[in-house]
Amino acid sequence: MTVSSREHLGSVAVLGLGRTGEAAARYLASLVPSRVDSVTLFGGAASAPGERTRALEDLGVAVTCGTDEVTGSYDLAVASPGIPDTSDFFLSAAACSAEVVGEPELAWRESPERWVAVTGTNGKTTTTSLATHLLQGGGLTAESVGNIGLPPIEAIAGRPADGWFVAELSSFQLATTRLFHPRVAVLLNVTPDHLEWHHTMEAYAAAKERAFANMGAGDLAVISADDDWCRAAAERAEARGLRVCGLSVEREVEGPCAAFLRGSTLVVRLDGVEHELTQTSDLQIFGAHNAENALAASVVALELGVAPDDVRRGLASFSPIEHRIEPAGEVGGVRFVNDSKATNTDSVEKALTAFDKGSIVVLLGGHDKGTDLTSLASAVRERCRVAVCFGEAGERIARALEGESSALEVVRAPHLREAFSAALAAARPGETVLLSPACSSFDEFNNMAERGRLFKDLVRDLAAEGE
Ligand code: UMA
Repeated sequence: MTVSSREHLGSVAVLGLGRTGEAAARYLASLVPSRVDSVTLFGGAASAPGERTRALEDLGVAVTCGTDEVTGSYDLAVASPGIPDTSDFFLSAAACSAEVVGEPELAWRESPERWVAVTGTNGKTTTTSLATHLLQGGGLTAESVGNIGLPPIEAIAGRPADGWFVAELSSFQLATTRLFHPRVAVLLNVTPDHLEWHHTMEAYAAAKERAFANMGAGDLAVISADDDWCRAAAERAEARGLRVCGLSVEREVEGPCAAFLRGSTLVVRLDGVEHELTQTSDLQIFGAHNAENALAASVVALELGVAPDDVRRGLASFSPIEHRIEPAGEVGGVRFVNDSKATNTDSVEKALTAFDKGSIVVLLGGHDKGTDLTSLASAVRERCRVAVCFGEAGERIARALEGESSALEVVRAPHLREAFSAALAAARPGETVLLSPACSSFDEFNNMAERGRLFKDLVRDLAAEGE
């Protein structure tokens, strides 16, 4: 049985006690008794009672901590994205629930109008923020939700009648969608990541492709033409009769709907009508991947009725988001750039293209996800002068970089602070010290934002010393 929009939801279980679980439980508790009979939250094996569980209990939510075993019988279970659909926790919920969905699916069912979905391995957050910025610049009401940090279920209560949700959706969140049906969906790229959750690239790519599963002829699927996984998804979408807008920074895409670079001009063609938007040099976000993000966001805005002039203005006024190739200052002629959000190798390879070859001192390392380093190593050798390797993954990365003879100087440091000092000692005026670590931060920090903030603080301290 599937629950359709705004029906009686019955007894609901919520899995996970993070941002998602808390938001879903609070929302569902507000529907008792009219549409929900009961809300039971399972925090998982690592969870423990505390202030948050007590606050939920005050709202009438029954909370169980310290176990991955879901007990009882439920009409619906809402799983947090971090819980793999193959885990004992998830499967135990599936065994005693009529249906298990993720929180974005629940939010869509509750408020299914005016959704844009943005997914892809990299570029999601920038594209989501920029699409929202362009929609707002065109006079529409729009809000960024999802993986970017605000669970959509939390934003539903205050959603204006004409408001658009631009939802950044991870593969975890899309894997648990069933009826989810956005008006426009964007797939930016698919490269290896999160295989510890999905196990295979096929499963990972299939989860991302779910964004298009329920779309129809009046909708628009914006899909990269620059990687094989995306091209295959685009072919399947076209075969189903969807309008597909091919997205490329490598070539001019043909067909009625396309977005690409002509020289350095961003061009979007929608239903045969072409718009030359702006030059890449007019953007404040750098690199080919950011041109692709800008193209994708422009397609969303134009498709939803924003005037080309408003899109041009919005593209020029959009500044980089925090921790994503974010300029962090300049000291003694050395530029510092915070790309702490680059937690996988592909993201780093893209970031490196935003700076002149041979002028980069890159900081790499953190929690070791065991990712293959071959492609990263050749990109670093090709574009960087110095690589400072730190943290748990530092030694493995250093060895991968030293594998072949090249001019690259490889330096080892235990943690980010020491890595920063080593980078500073190595950097020459005119060069860029780039924190783009290719790893998650959990060996040293609570999250990538904390890591990025420390990097920026170190730059600030350095600037203050020089004053
Ligand atoms: N839990 C378990 N077992 C597990 C995993 C989780 O019991 O194996 C439980 C625990 O109670 C834990 C809780 O679930 O406290 C945490 O849930 P969660 O890991 O799903 O995280 P949330 O706090 O709900 O945050 C999630 C996203 N996190 C993940 O997908 C891992 C946030 O994306 C997102 O901003 C938020 O929902 C709102 O939508 C973060 C992220 O790292 C930024 N995303 C990944 C990425 O961008 O690479 C996908």
